[in-house]
Amino acid sequence: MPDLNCTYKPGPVKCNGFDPRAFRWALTMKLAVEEINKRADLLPNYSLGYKIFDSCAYPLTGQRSAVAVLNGPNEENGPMCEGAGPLLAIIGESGSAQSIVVSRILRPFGIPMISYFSSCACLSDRREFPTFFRVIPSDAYQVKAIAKLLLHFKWTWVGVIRGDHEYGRFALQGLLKELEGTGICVAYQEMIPLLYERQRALEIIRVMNHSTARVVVVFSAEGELTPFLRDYMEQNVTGIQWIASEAWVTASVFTGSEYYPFLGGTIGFGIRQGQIPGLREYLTTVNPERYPSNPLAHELWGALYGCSPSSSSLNSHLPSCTGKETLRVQHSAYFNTSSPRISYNVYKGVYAIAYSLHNLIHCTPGKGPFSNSTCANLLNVYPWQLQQYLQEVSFTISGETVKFDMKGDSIPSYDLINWQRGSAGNIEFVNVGMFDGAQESGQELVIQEKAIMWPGHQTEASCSH
Ligand code: TCR
Repeated sequence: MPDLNCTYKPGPVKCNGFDPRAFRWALTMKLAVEEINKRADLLPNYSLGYKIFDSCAYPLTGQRSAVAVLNGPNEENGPMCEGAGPLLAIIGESGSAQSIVVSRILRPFGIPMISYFSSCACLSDRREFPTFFRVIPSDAYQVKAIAKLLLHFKWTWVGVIRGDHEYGRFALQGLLKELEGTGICVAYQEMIPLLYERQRALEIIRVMNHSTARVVVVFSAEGELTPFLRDYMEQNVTGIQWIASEAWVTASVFTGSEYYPFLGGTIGFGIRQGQIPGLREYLTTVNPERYPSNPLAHELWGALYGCSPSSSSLNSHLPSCTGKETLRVQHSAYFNTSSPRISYNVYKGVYAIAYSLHNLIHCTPGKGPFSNSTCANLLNVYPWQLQQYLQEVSFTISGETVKFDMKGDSIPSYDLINWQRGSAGNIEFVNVGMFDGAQESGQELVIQEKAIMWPGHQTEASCSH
């Protein structure tokens, strides 16, 4: 953060590294907009425009971008493209902490925003966040799904471990509430401290070992879980049925073969994946040669290949590129588009805006949603008018219906993911069912039981009661 002591003009924010995954999300938005602009049946005769800001995943930087864009074209924000209409909606923010801040700024202006990654249940409060929509399920549904999973396998005696943060706290609270009256009991609740302490971890492992509960639900992010699992594996404990929360159920850091004996059979709910036609090809068109004036394309090269294109003045501490660089394994995540989850959410978000705008434009005079059944004036559309249409929109994409409830939440759906042994002894994430909130109560959870591989390579679910 620049020092804001008011004795000089605040400088730009310096971001901490470059996140190829988040860059892919941004490119997905660009792809969706270009795709929509080419379509003859959606928004014909209109082009969507956009501007992308990098919040660097900091709430303060997100706030600064939001204020900059509200101020209109200026020094920080640069010119908008020619003929641009007013700002009508925002796709974002990523993390909940940023969304909370940005949503509060947009609120007085009635500008709707659609988040693709913010899952905090707190954002469903329409009194506080009246213009907030999202295409990622609220974490409140995740705990509902987990409770249903426990009931399904009659796991009535479970342990819970969580990280030391809001995510862990809210999720645990939510789960306990869901479990009330179900006959499922929680054997213990433990917390991995924010500042990792081996001593504390060993105590948790001792509790796990002494308990007869073999099923353990873990609400945590992969980062904090890594040292804990290292200590767990060192103690040579096996026979635990892990239930992974969404934040680590697709964590590629745990896919090495050394993890299989301890984590094989893990099960949990991940964000639903979808199809984005042409995403991979689209990503491969982005390079510094093609976009010489785009600093992000240069940074991407630095992150992917560890080198700086010779034409670039950025990243000058890196060796220069020959153009024959091979992709580094750790960044294959950028190109791994086989099962887009968050990128798919971005895609859905852009389409939600496009369909809403399309409906707004094709409003029948005298049958509109505004006072005296009027339609929006197309020469002067207001963001709150688009919000009205977003609230009502409903469309199908990748076989899925997208619409929003009164809290701005979309229909929750998750993939049920099971950690199985891949051909190289590594762990593979296999879809073994789903939680589909569009189904009637009691039928939301669909499990392909035969497809599940349980811990210890078993074909039967373990008992925990
Ligand atoms: N939404 C979270 C952050 C988050 C996350 C994750 C972080 C989600 N999934 C996976 C690390 C790994 C879902 C938020 O901020 O709302």
